Amino acid sequence: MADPTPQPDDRFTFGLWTVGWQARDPFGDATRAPLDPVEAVHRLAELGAYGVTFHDDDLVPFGSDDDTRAKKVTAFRAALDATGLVVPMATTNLFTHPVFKDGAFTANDRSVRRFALRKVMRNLDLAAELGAHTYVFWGGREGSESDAGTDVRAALDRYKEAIDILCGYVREQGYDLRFALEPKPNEPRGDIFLPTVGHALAFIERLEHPDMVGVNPEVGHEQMAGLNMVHAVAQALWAGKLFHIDLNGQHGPKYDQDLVFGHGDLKSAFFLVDLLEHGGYDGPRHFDYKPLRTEDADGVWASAAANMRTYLLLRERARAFRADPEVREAIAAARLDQLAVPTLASGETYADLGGDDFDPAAAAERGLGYERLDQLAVEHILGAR
Ligand code: DIG
Ligand code: MN
Ligand code: MN
Repeated sequence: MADPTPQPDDRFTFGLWTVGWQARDPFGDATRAPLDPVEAVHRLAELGAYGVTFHDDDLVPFGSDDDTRAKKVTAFRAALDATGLVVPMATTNLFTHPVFKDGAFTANDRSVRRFALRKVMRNLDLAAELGAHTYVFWGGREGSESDAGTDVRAALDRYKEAIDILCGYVREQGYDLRFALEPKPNEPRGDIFLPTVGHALAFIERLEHPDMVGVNPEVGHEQMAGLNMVHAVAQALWAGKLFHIDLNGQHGPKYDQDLVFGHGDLKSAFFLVDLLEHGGYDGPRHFDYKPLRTEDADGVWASAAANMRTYLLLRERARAFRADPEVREAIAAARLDQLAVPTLASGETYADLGGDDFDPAAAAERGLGYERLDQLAVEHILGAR
């Protein structure tokens, strides 16, 4: 077993809002004190992280004056310089302040929409200054509770308009930034626009600069919708649109749990790590999770370490799974290699399909052996092989 101690080369990153979550929820007050971003940077560096990510308001409280903003950014940069941590991604908080209660880019109130654009542009400047290459848009308030009070087609027009404007801004500023849309089906809104990876991929194709826009799938968000996260990430990879990823845990369709990675559906986490490690994604392994409300400061740092350690252990088991001769034999028995073979041979057209000596009854008889293959996967996950 390789040493599961995280190194910067493993490219693990954390949002400041994760370890900094004071554990306020709709039914209870904060159980933890505020965490200074500078301390978060130093503690995450000590644990072996590669970088941190942030919302504008995580770093500079909403409404701060320019002097306060400058001091906070200077202190943050000093901590990055002292620890060597980087900032691969940034994003905007367009969901906490009450002004965004009816959305930001898709608020019915046009003045709110214009304010949201200004807020994003200001943080795009800071993101570029700090060396980020990915900018995430999670439209947590872009949605509705009442079908009577919204027009989804007009909302999508405004969403497109906002992303197009911001792509134009990035291009004119010459920033080396790409956008990643983060889907979520609901919470805090009753229904959120662009609820899944599939919806986001379809939306991206209608934008003015689709090449600049990809997705940032979050484990728990696809699973809240009852969908398979591995399939969502595979389709994003297939479309060349996996620009970033939010790793965490979730126990199926319920409120957004944001558990430690692997603490929800462990088998899905195993196959997600397998896909990320072999599917051509070379971006950060970003954790967007919330330490349980029950935890004190020690529990917070234990949870941060747990995300990385679980990923490394699963990476090790996925490598062993792929190297196991019995697994290779079971995959061959499932004829998975045939899936990669085009259905028509080169030069063939549909006119050539008639000549097969195909026997449906014989084909129907053939088993695929998935039960054996799945058991091999489970035994690798359990460390039994
Ligand atoms: C929540 O899943 C969202 C926000 O925390 C943030 O905007 C985004 C960044 O990954 N994820
Ligand atoms: Mn979430
Ligand atoms: Mn997220």
